[in-house]
Amino acid sequence: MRVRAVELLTLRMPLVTPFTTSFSTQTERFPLLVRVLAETDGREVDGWGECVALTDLVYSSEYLDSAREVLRRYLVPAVFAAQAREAVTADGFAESVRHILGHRMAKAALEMALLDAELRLAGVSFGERLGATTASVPSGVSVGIHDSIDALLGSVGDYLDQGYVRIKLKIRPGWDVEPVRAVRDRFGDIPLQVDANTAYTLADAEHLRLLDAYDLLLIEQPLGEDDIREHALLARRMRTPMCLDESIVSTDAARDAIERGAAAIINIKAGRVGGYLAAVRIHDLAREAGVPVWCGGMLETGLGRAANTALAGLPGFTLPGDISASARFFAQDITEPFVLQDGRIRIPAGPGLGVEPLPDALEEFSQHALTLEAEHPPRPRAARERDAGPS
Ligand code: NPQ
Ligand code: MG
Repeated sequence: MRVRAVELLTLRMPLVTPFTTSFSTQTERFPLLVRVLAETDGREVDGWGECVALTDLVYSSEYLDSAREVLRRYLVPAVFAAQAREAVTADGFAESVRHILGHRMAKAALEMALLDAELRLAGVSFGERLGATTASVPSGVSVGIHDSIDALLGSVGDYLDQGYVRIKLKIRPGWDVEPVRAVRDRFGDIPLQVDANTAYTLADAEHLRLLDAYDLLLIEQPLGEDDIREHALLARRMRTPMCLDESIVSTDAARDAIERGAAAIINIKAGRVGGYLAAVRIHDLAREAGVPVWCGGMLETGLGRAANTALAGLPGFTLPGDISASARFFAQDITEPFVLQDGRIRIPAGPGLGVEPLPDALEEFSQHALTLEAEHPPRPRAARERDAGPS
């Protein structure tokens, strides 16, 4: 496969409702799409990738503008340079950019686009390529922090009526035991878990132990991203299984967290670990260790959602993921919408991601576009911005 050009498309999409977590309230999503224009023996395809970085440094140290700049200045030129030596493959991508440190979400987006192009040319689906053993996956939903318990119970009731099979509540100091108790009292023994997004410290252990009374599936990332030792100490003091999200940035980090008793369960997000191929490796090592995994969500569009369903189809994904219907976050998605059917989401069966962005939707939500061509290496910033016009 030869990459002729790469487009970096920034979209702006309103969320159906504000989404409040311990680190922010989001009302819009700014997906950064990577479009690889590739060809082989005269056949041309577009491969699509999605970068899950947020606009601000609130979930991780990567953010939208950093990802776009690292793709423009380092990662895409590295692909162009590599293909001057030998044909580019998705399998070889991670190694070919190993010298560019960090920026896993940016790398994941380009690897995803290369993988999609390769698979479309080969007529193979993402699910097949990653090793999915099912045609659909159970769907959980992430429920933000609300202004009142009544409002929260209203939302949870709606999601259960829609068929979601597992509820995840966002928590933070001052909004934890009470909402969990209220949901348990109202809805009984539904599959229920919480996500703190690093909002607590070990000093809160006695308070967090109060959650043990509610038979939660897990507690997700209560402590800091780098606090593996503390999570292991907290895990020994709580009955609720410890699940890590932000901390698991690589296969080594996953192995380390498991061996140190800091993770009984792992939330796998391809963007956070550098791509879907690395995500499969973490799935494999967790399965080896008898550690259940589930697929986390980053408010992806239908492109990232298609790839996540394929990943969640692997046998070690034994817990429902945050793979919700498109309508959970977007009134209009950029692909055909993903819908809930009996609490499950179907894995697209077509070649590659099995979904394409709808041109009208791309047009509607497009905010900024940048094209990098293999023949013409990136031109100086001034020229480029003059062409791209006001962002
Ligand atoms: C998590 N995801 O599991 C993240 C947190 C999160 C579904 O809870 C824009 C983009 C807003 C990504 C807010 C879910 C976001 C975001 C929260 C991710 O920790
Ligand atoms: Mg999380």
